[in-house]
Amino acid sequence: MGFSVGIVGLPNVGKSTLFKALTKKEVGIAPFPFTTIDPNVGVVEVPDQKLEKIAEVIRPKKVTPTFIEFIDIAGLVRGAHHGEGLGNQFLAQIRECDAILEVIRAFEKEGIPHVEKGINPARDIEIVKTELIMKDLETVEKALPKLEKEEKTGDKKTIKKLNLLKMLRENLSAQKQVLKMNLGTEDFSLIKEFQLLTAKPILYLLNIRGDDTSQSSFLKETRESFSNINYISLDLKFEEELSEMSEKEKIELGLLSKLDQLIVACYNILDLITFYTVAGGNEVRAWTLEASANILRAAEKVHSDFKEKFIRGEQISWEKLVESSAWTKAREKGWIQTVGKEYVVRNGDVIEFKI
Ligand SMILES: Nc1nc2c(ncn2[C@@H]2O[C@H](COP(=O)(O)OP(=O)(O)OP(=O)(O)O)[C@@H](O)[C@H]2O)c(=O)[nH]1
Ligand SMILES: [Mg+2]
Repeated sequence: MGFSVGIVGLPNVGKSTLFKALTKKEVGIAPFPFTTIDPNVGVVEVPDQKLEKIAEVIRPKKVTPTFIEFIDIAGLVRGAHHGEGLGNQFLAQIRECDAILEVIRAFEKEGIPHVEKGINPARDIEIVKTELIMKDLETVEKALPKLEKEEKTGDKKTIKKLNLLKMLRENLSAQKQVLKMNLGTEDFSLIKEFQLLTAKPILYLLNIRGDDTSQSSFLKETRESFSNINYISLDLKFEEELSEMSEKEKIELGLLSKLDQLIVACYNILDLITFYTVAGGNEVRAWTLEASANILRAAEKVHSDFKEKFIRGEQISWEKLVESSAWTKAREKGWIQTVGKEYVVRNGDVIEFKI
């Protein structure tokens, strides 16, 4: 598994439409709020041209891409934290996700009511922000009593964690997301177990009608309010229709999906890279890794034993491998490097682990 992304947003904004377009799974999509109650979970292959090129050189029996898991959950409404709509319980379903994808409705359509009456992306962003913050506040407040009891033991880590949670409570109460609190790495590792939602990176998806260049005034305003956040705009209804067509039909009609761009954008907000293994020519496989991780972390991904048993790695960039047209030729040219356990893996590295 690569990583997972939770889809959130108000009801009737197109979350399940997106989920269906991505995963091609038949899920409930309907023009009324709260169509989704139980979460939909699906995995999507990460499109990867480098992987295809490497496979052309290595000609393995098997080619395995990396995957993203998407979780489509129920719609959130204003006041969900004090029980409006379906409440906020289902937000716990995305606790384990690595990132959040928030769908915002920017398409207007009669017969598909917007729960807030009228399209206003900036307002919707604020509503969801508040609900995510309130969910985190709930989590923090639940955790505090236990830590307060344990404080008496004088355990340093407990005291640190307690103070940190108190700081979080204060900031969350003041409507600040965890990600905006400038926490250090140590702080993040102390609160990891709570899987706070606003500590996760967030990508906004503006569900527009037609092309991004359409000039309706709210889109212009929206783009202004979007200027300092990560977003991508897509027409999800169109994407859903495209996902039902064959490759041939799409080419004939000259239609192009932007879902690949969305997947890449998810990768980017998480600061991930891809490396490849060739398993002695048997299987070419893509793996997801945190940027700046060293080769031991990569080894661990490939096999839980590999970290302990690691002796050295053989590394070549995917471009060089493709240029050399065969692993043996790359070796002859001296392009395959031997690297030790300090080596920091780069995006596009092809690695053979020697154990
Ligand atoms: N015109 C248009 N309709 C859309 C678009 N995206 C979604 N819809 C329609 O909007 C309605 C709601 O879409 P869903 O995907 O079910 O929305 P949701 O966010 O999952 O809603 P809940 O599960 O109720 O929270 C459906 O009738 C969709 O066909 C779009 O880009 N354009
Ligand atoms: Mg839905």
